[in-house]
Amino acid sequence: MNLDDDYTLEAAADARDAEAEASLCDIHGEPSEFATALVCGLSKSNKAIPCRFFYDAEGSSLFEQITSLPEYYPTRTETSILRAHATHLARLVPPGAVLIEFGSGSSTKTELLLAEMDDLHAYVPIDISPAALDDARTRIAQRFPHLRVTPVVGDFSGPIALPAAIAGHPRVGFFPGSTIGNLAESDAVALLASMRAILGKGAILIIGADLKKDVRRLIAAYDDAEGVTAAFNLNLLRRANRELGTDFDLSAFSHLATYDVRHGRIDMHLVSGRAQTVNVLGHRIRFAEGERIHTEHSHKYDMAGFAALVQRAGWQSREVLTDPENLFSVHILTA
Ligand code: AVJ
Repeated sequence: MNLDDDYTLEAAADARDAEAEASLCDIHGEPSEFATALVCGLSKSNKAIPCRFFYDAEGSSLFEQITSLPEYYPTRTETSILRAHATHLARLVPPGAVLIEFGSGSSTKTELLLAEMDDLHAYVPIDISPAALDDARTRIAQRFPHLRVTPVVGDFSGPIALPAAIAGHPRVGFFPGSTIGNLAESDAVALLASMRAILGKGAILIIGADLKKDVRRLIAAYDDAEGVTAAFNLNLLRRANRELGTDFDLSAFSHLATYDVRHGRIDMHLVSGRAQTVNVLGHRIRFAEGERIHTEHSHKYDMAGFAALVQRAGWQSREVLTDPENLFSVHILTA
């Protein structure tokens, strides 16, 4: 997904860097997008790699493994909330509505809703990956042969053209997975506003958000005993070596997950175990011993905090569904 550019712009420190690198950082588009982002992110005084680059084939498969780890509660908890409330959620959806999913990925969660929504006009999964959409369409078509599925390839962080066939139908958005947590607050507000514009007046948005909880439990979810999350994080460097011919010594970096109480978020980092210089596409990138590359934010909210966040984007949190342990929340928003 192209919505998680998580460079924290610590304005003063990065202003000089930013100017010097503007030309590099502004380049977008395949096939060099990862290369550009890597050189750009590692040239900053606070080194960072945007978390959207986690998800190559290897990274996506590691993330799949993360979702079934005992420590990683979000996926199974959100699924259990949706399962428990699927009938209720389906009843909120007006007849003839269109279900629009933002970043459809694995559609297990969607299927829980689709199974209960018997009067949908269409299901519109939006994703930047045509392959993911193809998979989703095939799976959904098999299970729900009468449902109109009209995938849209694109980036929903801005205006996007929707299929003409859904014009005039009420719209219900679905954004599970707590992906919103990857964004800095201002970016999250911008994305929510963009979704509101895409869905239009009177729309409903069903959105998952991870909840604040005991810090040890949070950290364990991002630093599991088996080391799958570590492998997922280190895959960024492995991917660079594979795709871009960089020479990161994987044994010289380690995974670190921290919790930032002030911002209410997990931060993931790769820590350089020693002073070293790495050749990144002709740029000599120097690391001090213990220096960190920031790789991900994952914000945790309380219910009121999330309601306040969505309000800044013109949404009202009408209802919050949660699990018995209050680990995860699913908000029902109205525009
Ligand atoms: C896919 C963004 C929801 O932040 O929990 C899992 C990604 N990173 N373990 C999250 C992730 C490390 C995940 N999201």
